[in-house]
Amino acid sequence: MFRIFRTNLQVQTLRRGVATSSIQTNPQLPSHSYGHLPTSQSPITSTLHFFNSVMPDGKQIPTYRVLNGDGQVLDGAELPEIDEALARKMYEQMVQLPIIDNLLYNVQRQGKISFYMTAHGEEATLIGSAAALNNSDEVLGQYREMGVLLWRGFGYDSVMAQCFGNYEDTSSKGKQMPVHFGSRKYHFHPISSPLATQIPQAAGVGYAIKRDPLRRGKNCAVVYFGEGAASEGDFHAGMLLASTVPSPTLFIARNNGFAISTPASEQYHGDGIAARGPGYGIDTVRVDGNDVLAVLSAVREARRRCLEQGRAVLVEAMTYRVGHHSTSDDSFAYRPRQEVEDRKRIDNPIARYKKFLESRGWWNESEEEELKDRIKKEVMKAFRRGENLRRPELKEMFSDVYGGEEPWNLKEQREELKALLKKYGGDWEPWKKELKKFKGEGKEFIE
Ligand SMILES: Cc1ncc(C[n+]2csc(CCOP(=O)(O)OP(=O)(O)O)c2C)c(N)n1
Ligand SMILES: [Mg+2]
Repeated sequence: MFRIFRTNLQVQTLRRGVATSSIQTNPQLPSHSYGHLPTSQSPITSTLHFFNSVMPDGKQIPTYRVLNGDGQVLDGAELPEIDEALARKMYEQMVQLPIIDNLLYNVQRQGKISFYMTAHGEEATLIGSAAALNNSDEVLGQYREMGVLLWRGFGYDSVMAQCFGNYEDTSSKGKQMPVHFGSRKYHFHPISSPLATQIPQAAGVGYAIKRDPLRRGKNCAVVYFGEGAASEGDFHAGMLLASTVPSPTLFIARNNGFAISTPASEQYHGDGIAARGPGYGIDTVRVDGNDVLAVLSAVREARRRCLEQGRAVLVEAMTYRVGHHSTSDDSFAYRPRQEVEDRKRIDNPIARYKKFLESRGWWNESEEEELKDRIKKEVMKAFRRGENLRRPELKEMFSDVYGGEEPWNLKEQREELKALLKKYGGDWEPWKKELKKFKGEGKEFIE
């Protein structure tokens, strides 16, 4: 062992152009006399000092903010480059999210869809970041990122098609649970329920972009994840991969305070998710996730760095999950109602941004009413249409499950279904009724 160490030390010191003679002749001298460590350029100190913070004196990492809670620009803050058209589009996109969310949440309660998740409270994080990206950047979401897809033009009919699993669902032809969107056209990779799987995948996507001469320097991979998902090993695997095999991968942590019922304070003992970035040598910023202009600036700059350096960047957006985790959750079992009511008012991302727009003369009350009316009508129309469309043809259940050739197990399952439908599908009432919901009524199996 010792011999190997000595050999490595000599190689290192030679590489750095430092004479090895003193080390070899005076092995007893304390290392601070040399300051040349085999695996680091670390300066030598004779003070025994432990540390546990990214910031000096144990201070918390600051949060970048542009607007105060009342929508006024903070002293000294620089506004992102934004014109009236972009500013209004961002507002409209934010306002539409709770309208869709409220409708589909209630639709789930009526039993018309199996599941739903809202983005209540996180509108600024989603829309501010979506606006900062290029629409052809590859997005890998967790599940609350419908707003990013809508920003890119996905449309209400596509939202309904996915949630109802009707035959217009291009995300997965009705195979996935509601909110598990995906779209090749809009560069949005399909959502998968197991937490954090998208994080190392994103480092791979970023690397693929870097290897593609047509996309290198033009696009990045963008991965959204919750602070709870960041407790998974996959988070660390993804960060390490993007750090050691450099790639333009933009990590966006949505720190909304909860992983279902577990508060963020129980997810980490350190300074949030941002504190982990420097550990991986990754440029990092913490931003007020309820301030859409701060998110816009921070993500634009993060993306610029990603492209310029071909390296990963981490953004931690501090926000609050106003809604329940999902339709399978009642959050008042683990947090006080009053806390939620308070957070709806304090730094409300939509109200705050509205005040900013009004102060610039870019928005007024009559436009507000007109906008909400229009969105509600459009969403309702898409909902009625979506719920009445049939499901995809039954045979689609087996197509596009995997890329490439269909594996033996799917073939076997399809044959089994065919045999069962031949036997019961034409006669047994519950199955006859069920088959009517599918385009083609399963005839491709029965006849
Ligand atoms: C590997 C894995 N473990 C547990 C779950 C169950 N689960 C679904 S969402 C969730 C909480 C995630 O919280 P966070 O990442 O903070 O995202 P948020 O819901 O707050 O947006 C958990 C534990 C899962 N889907 N996958
Ligand atoms: Mg969370």
